[in-house]
Amino acid sequence: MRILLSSPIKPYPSFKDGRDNLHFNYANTTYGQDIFSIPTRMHSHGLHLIAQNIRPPVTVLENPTERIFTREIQSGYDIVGITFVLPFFSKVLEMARIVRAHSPRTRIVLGGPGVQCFSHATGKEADLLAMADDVCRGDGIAFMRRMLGEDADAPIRQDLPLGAVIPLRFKFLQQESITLISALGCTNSCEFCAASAFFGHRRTQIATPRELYETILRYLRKYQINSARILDDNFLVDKSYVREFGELIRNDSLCQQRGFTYSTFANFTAISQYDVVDLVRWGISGILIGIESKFVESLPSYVRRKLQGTNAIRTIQNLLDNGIFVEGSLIEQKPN
Ligand code: B12
Ligand code: SF4
Repeated sequence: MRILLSSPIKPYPSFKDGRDNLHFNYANTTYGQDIFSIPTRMHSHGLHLIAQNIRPPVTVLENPTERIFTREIQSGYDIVGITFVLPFFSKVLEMARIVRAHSPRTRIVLGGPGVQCFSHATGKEADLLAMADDVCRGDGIAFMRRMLGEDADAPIRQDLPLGAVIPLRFKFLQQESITLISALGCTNSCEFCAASAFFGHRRTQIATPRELYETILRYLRKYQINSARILDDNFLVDKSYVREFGELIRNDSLCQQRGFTYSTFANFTAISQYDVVDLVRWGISGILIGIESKFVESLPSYVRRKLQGTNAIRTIQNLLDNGIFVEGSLIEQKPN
């Protein structure tokens, strides 16, 4: 059994001045800030996670060109899985056509947040859906394990490739870090939130606190790194999880010796459960918060309730005063 997992073929739709948006900080969050626009290196975490947690050997292609993808398809695969986000829809359509042209019997499996386009499949969406043998909505590890007759609930190993930030755009200054997944999805169900809807408004735990901690130790022993990013839509929501994990990190001698810290994601309600000093003790160096709007009072209740009982400005100030950096995201919307 040969399995190929791929992200969309390049070139990608460009963002602003023609640069592709794989350089997230560079093209998005620090866009237009001259030498302070910081390129990052990130990977297709979903594909690696699936590849590492099913039995057959898997080839993972990240951001291939059409030529490389076609050559790989011609070498003969039983299953080709493609991940995508919505803006890359047309690339996936092209890829499905390539698979059908060069290897008609290959099973095409589509996954990742882009499959949300099939909820109203007309026109080109219907064309792509017709070429796909399977569509995975939500977690792909359990989905692929079931498809291959494996145990969907077996423990999940994560050995994701290192990510990096590249200050001042000098490669020799690049700082590598670990990427880890603690859980997928969020139960808050904010109406505009693609991630919450995609995972069925549920939270699927990928690693227990101890598993997450042991994965970090494995990386620290292997690489000279001292930071991580924990991908989780609302990491701080589960206080007992965070406390158990935080205490393991805090009391570990290697973490202490390296000065290990991590950044993550959380909303204001989740953050308000903690004394910020504890968050610092437990190794948190940064939090990305969905602030959503400066004019929250005028927004619908599903946005307002994210801030209930909290004071956004005071919370951010408190985090900053304690040395935790904050990335805020706003939703921009015209009044009507
Ligand atoms: C990290 C991240 C990035 C990174 C890395 C992206 C990458 N190439 O992997 C960076 C910062 C570069 C990035 C950029 C962008 N991103 Co982004 N990103 C995320 C984030 C925060 C986490 C994704 C992640 O790695 N999760 C962990 C992995 C394990 O989960 P996963 O990818 O969902 O994979 C699981 C399942 O989806 C499924 N699965 C995934 N692929 C496949 C394939 C198969 C075959 C199968 C069976 C299953 C399967 O199984 C996996 C394991 O359970 C999500 C938000 C979120 N919470 O999901 C947004 C998100 C995915 N991004 C989004 C968008 C729109 C973008 C940009 C287009 C933004 C822009 N305008 O520039 C760009 C596109 C860049 C690019 N070229 O891909 C949207 C997608 C919306 C949608 N419905 O399509 C999300 C959901 C954020 C949001 N709510 O708007 N992003
Ligand atoms: S709290 Fe954040 S991650 Fe959770 S549903 Fe709302 S916007 Fe999505």
